[in-house]
Amino acid sequence: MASGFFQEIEKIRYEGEDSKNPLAFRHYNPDEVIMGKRMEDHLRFAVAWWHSFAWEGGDPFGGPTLERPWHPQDDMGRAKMKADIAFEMFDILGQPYFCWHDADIRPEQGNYADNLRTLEEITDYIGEKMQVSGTKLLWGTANMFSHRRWMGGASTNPDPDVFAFAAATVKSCIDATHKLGGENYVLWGGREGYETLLNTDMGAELDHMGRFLNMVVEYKHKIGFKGAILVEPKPQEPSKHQYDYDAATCIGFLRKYGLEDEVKLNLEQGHAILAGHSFEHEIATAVAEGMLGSIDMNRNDYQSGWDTDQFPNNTPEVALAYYHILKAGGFTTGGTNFDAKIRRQSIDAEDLIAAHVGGMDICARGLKAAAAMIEDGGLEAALEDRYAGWSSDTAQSMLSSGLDEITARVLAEDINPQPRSGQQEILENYVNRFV
Ligand code: XUL
Ligand code: CO
Repeated sequence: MASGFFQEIEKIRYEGEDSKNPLAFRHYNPDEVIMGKRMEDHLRFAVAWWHSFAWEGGDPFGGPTLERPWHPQDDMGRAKMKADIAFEMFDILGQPYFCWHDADIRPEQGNYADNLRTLEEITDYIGEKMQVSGTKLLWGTANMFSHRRWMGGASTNPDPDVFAFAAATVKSCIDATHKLGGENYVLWGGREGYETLLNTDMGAELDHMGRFLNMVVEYKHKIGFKGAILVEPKPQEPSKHQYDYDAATCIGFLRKYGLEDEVKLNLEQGHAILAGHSFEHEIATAVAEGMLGSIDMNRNDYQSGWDTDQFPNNTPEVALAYYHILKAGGFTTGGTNFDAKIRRQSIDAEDLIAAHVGGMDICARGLKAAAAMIEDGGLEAALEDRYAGWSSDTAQSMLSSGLDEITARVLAEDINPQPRSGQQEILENYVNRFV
């Protein structure tokens, strides 16, 4: 029986581009086939439990604004009510997936054994609801940044007892993710970094983090978890500096600790912006290294410099992100997780639904634009043309020669390269035809 939280809101339907209904999809049509695949199977949308159901609306200057019947979230009865409402929302939106941190779904009891017991109980409860609804788990993760025990880091904490607590916590979360058939397991190390170098042994912390991640991979294989292990880059916030700064930093880290074939990346739009990159830069970096896993879709306020986790609403940005994803062959285990929250003044249940409807629609629109660009082939043709010189035997053989041989050829052939236009504006104008 419905809880009544979403009142009269009915299942959201695709009504086409001309619809004026604010609670209808204008672009997201799950069964529409794009480049040979259903839109739903391309996008693989997920709701983030933390922003939609656990977050209470606080900011650094004020407390909760979102009054929900399952707040405060300190007992199992309310944790179950929260799960009931979550599944009602998945159904209204037709969201195929969801994601959680342990701390989002169970109350914090203060010690490991009690947290483990409530995590097992709530994931059994959620598992039953998944059976009925068909909604799936995109990924689970451990919140090792909110409770005060994590203030100096989890695997990078100077106190080995915190390392131990972190290891046991991640074990419990991988077990729960495995039990629920999760398709990935994510590690985002919000406090794996430092506040000041004055009290930080960076080399030791990086080694501990590398060993920790290896233990995660070893455990995954031990229990037969088939999902992907993903790390999520972010440069700062809450830490002044986070070790998983951006995609390139993570890739270097994974190679150093021998994890390049075992771990991929979960990339977030807002984190890319905080790192001084575009989202497509982060995606293209991961793709170039074969390490694209999944995405956290949202957007940042370009003025504030904070991780504002807003719902996406910029088609050109989203289209370029999906362009790189589609070019790489699309998601395998990954998907599009809305790591996005409504504003703290958006206090109605309807706001929560409308935010996801808009986010899903923008992603669908971006996906369609990306597919149209790929099918048209304009960018690919320009790229081929720009690098065409490298298809000659002479150019290729240069890569296996050396500086002295190349120099001899430059002298013998009087090589004197003539600059060519990069055609940036022409290409930007081209993209604008599709978005
Ligand atoms: C924080 C963030 C997290 C991770 C999961 O900025 O993005 O929600 O996605 O821990
Ligand atoms: Co995220």
